Amino acid sequence: MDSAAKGPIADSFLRNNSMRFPKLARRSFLKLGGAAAATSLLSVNGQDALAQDAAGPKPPDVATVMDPSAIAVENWTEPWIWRPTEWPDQSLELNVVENQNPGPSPSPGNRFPALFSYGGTSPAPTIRLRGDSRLRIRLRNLLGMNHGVTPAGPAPDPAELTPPLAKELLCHAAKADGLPCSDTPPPTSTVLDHADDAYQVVKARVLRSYTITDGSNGAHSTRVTNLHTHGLHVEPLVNADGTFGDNVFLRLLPKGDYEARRKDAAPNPPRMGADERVGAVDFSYQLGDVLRGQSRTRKLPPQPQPPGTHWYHPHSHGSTHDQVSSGMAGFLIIEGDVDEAINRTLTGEAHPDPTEKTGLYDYRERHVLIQRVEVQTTDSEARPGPRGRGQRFPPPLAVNGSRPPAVICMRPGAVERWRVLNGSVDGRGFQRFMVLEGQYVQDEEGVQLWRVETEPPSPSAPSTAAPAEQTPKRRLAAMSRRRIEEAKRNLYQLSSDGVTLVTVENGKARHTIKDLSKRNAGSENPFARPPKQGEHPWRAELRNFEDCFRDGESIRNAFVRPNEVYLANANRADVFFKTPLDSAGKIYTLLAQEDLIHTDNYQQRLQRGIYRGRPQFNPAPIDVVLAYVHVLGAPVEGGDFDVMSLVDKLPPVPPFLQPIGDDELRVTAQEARARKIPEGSFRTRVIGYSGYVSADFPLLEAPQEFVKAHPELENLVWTRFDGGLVLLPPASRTMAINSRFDLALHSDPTPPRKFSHHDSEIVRVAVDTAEEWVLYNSSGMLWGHMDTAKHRQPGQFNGHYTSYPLSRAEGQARFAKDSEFQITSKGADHPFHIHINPSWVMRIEAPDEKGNLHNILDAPRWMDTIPIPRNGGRVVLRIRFADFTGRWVNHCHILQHEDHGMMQTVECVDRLDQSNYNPRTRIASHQATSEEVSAIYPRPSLEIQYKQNLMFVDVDHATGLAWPGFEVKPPKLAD
Ligand SMILES: [Cu+2]
Repeated sequence: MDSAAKGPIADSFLRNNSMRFPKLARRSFLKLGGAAAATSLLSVNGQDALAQDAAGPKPPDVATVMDPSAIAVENWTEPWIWRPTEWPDQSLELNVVENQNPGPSPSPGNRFPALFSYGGTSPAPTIRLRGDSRLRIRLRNLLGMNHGVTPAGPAPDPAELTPPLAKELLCHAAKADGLPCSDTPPPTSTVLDHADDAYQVVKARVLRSYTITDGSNGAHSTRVTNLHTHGLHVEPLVNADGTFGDNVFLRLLPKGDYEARRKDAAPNPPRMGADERVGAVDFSYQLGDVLRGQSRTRKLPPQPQPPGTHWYHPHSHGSTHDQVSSGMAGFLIIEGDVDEAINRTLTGEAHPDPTEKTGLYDYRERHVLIQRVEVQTTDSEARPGPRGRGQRFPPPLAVNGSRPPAVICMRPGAVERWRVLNGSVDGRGFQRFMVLEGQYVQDEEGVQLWRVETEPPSPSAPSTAAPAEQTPKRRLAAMSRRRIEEAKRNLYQLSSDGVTLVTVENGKARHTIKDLSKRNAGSENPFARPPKQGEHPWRAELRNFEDCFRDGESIRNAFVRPNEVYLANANRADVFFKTPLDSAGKIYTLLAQEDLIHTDNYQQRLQRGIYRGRPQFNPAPIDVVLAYVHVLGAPVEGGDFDVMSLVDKLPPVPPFLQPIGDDELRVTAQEARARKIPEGSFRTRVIGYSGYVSADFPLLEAPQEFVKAHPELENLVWTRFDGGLVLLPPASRTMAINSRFDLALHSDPTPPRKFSHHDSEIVRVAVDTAEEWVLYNSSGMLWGHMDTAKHRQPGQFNGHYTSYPLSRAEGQARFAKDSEFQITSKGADHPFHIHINPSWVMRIEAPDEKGNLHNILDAPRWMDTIPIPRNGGRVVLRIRFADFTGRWVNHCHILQHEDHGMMQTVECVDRLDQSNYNPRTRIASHQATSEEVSAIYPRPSLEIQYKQNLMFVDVDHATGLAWPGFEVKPPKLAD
């Protein structure tokens, strides 16, 4: 293979084609572009090319932009509400169905075709109930059967084959269709369209999806489902009456899978996994009596689950991404004392209709679902082609999804409570929710936010002019990040992940509300600085991005912004918005801004752009305009309401939400005897999240001895290419979790593990105890040479380069000297989610460019999904395993990571000798410096992180393997 197959050529092909083909095809063209574009080798003199680039983003046609003030009646709509009390003795019936017209986006910003839904409604019905009542749901799987295959044991990712293997695959596919084999890929055919054939070409062992009896790792069994109540504190497995609780091990099969198994097994009964059912299952969630263990000892009366904004969605390992991204998600609201206090103050009633404007301030609630999805499935079941049930992906949708933003009408002075849920599922789903004054729109490509401005009618126009000429002319003005900062308006935050904010004053916990205009007020966002004189905009963007990570102050100013709520995937926030009394006629925009500093994508894209002098395939930031507020009518009767006055009306913090103090972590005398550990020490645990998606895989050489010893793994784990022996990125990615990551105990930790029903190495906690957990994220950036002619890398293919773990500062300094040295692999912030019990989060620590950690959490708070910053970032939290025994999970809420194995069983046991925490004499605190915390919980080195990211063990009997089968070592960078 000559150098024509290398990255720049493929990128050029991709750039030329990227707007004509659906997003889904783009990555595949990256693999196939070599042959097609071999004649157009560009000069890669970044500087010169960059200077020639002049064209900025084009605004959309102003005539196509809607005018919210022209809409007479509010058109904001929400799913219908199910209240168990209104339907005594009935279950909410959720029928999982194939959507008749997959394609129309289920929610703003969702580019993913809606394959499935609960009865055709996306988002799903909103459930509202009190914290001491029972919710019953009947879930019915009406989907068709799973026809596809899943690799078992070693197999490469079909999307990341070397060019010769990719060509062989397309030939194979062409022959199967009776077509001649050609060097030019057909325009609609991509490697991923033939994922199943790929396993034949490389001779991987595969399982037919319908035969799989428990969740193995990788996207598979797209038509198996179950249900998770995200945020509920309920029975995790099975209730005494046989109904299910919040059980995500359950696999509810479609009837077709069962029938196929029956045919295979006839005359014997078909094989069913222990957690499998077919057709329909009943769930019953009995809320209330939280802390029952402590109720006994402390004689507390039964406690309801505290009120809050939660949600439900499917959670079947292997299909979670495909189903949730289809729009299968609904709000699950627990109502209680907090709501009554707020409602009474604002409306005079404890239980007004939450969706009707009530009282002197037109007070009401809204359920705001953000779902921004960009990535594609890897399960052939959900893809087009012969086995994909004829479903075709639609052409690229407009950035805002298939429907224009809704218009909310409010009177001046009105107060509303918005329950905001980030239902995004992918690695670029991190969002900042804000309200901007004015109307904002996006262009088709989502590159730029534009403000709609009106030019007043010209005073010289004669008064007899036609009415059309008298209406104000609209024009679009490009918005810089700084102007967006200036346009943000006041928000007041009531809760985080559904839990009403708790603050500690003079040693006493109380509920509170945060005036977000005061948070880090007056600070300068490094990311929003204007370009310097004569500076190219891309260089300014890159400098600003780098500035965000300079030191602790920069990190704080970039991550902690006034008047916005940062939401990782699955996070919720309840906020109050009030229109000013003098705002009649104004328009406000509800914006979910893609958070760019929570991934390395944008920085890599800018580096590639500067190097090659043209924009790159890696998509631009995609912000989602959720809705507009049009203020009209007379001011509300109540006048100017002081939102912060609600603080004094909030009820006391219940025992369930009391902060977890140091003493609760202490090992009791009884436990000390049972575990033979020191009494009075603290229960602690360190867990590592690590891994890369296939596109971010570095070029890894397979050692000669390994190749010699394992010829049977050719084209499955390693392959020959371009004079090198290279590793192929594995089909199930390297995403995994390590529960033996306490470096004080194991200085050279064993590889992390993927999820398995059968793994004995799981987290075991004792019921009615609390533990301190430290989470490290090893997924991190790698750097390398892009100029493969100057820096020969035998076996280099697609986007895989020899890559070095360097600090951000060192990598950036090298890039500044010569832009061919760049980020070659991107890390990911992993949103850690644990079921059943919320976490008292004390620290979220992001590394600066030198690797020093800085806590970005202003004060401890309750959360259930916590992003662990990449590049060795850290989270410190405490969990009270209040009362339920049984099994549940912790996992990454980037749902493809979860489907690929970034999930782990947590078992809560009632025998003290069975817990497996590590006792410690010292623990962390919110006030401690990061260095002090590191002294207690040692940090992984770059070398340990590198190894954790590129090795894993999967003990599943179906997909199991230890990858790659030898110890990887980071390469050394020659100076
Ligand atoms: Cu993740």
